[in-house]
Amino acid sequence: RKASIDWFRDARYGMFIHYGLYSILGRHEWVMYNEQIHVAEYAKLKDEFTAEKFDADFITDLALEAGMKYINLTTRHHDSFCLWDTQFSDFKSTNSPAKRDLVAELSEQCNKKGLAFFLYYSHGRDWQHPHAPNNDQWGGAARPKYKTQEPYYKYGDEHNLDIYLEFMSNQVNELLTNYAPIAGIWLDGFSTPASGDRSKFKIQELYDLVHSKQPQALVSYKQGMLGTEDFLAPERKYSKDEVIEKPLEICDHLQRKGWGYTKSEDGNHKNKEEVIAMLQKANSYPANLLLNTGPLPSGEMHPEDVKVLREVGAEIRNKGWD
Ligand code: FUL
Repeated sequence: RKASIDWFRDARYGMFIHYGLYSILGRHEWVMYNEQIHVAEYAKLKDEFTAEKFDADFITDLALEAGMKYINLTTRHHDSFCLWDTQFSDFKSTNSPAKRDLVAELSEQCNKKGLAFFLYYSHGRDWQHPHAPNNDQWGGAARPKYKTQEPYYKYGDEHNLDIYLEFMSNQVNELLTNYAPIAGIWLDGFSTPASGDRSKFKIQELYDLVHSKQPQALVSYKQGMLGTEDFLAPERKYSKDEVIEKPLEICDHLQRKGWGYTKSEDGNHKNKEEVIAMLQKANSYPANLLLNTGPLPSGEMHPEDVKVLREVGAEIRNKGWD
């Protein structure tokens, strides 16, 4: 893993991709939570997921042209929809009109073109799984705050976090088995325990699973959960207020608001100068910049982002930063 960590310290710049059912609505990746859309209602979006313009060949070429060294894809965000052919859920891209495994497609292109491939996986939040963290024990923002009980969810004594943990461990194991080599697993989504005890999450066991299945793979969990992560990945935080021994990665987005495609942001994405400033700020920290783009509902890369990413790539080459 040492070699991966050394590589990561020098990587500087990567592409984050938030793509899923929320992209279809174009109102932020938290739309299900924000608008309290019930599980069965939200699940209908699966039948509209065609991903007809999701083109892994194009995306990887773009990342290379942009001067990036790696890509991180949301394999499963908080809404629980999976972009690979998981056997542990029917809520997946292979079971939608798209009938495609987007993780496989991107993994293949990354490996072919020498880009490292990270897998974002929502750990602390799942808005569909009956036993995922609930609002009673895990803080008010674990799940959408529905006015009526959600028939999909287990409540009270019937709720069993261990069932959710087993589901996650199976899925992560599956990702590690089916898509090798990966650069790392990027965990996200812990909600603050209200009365819940964080240690119940068996987080170290999950890290150990990753390291045992793919020894080169790095593990991160946002700004750090246990201190045993391989690198820290705080969100949009560029200030150095403590000495950190671990490699760092800062994620930020090309839209001014939101990670998933947000229609109201059209025409107002960050420009070349702003991206260069983010990159310089992150790199001087020193940290990598993981810059997010939210593909359109069809899976097509957002034209504003394609333009800016290419411009920044040209500048990186001009300045000899590559
Ligand atoms: C957060 C998530 O809640 C956001 O939706 C996004 O994925 C960001 C990178 O991490 O924790």
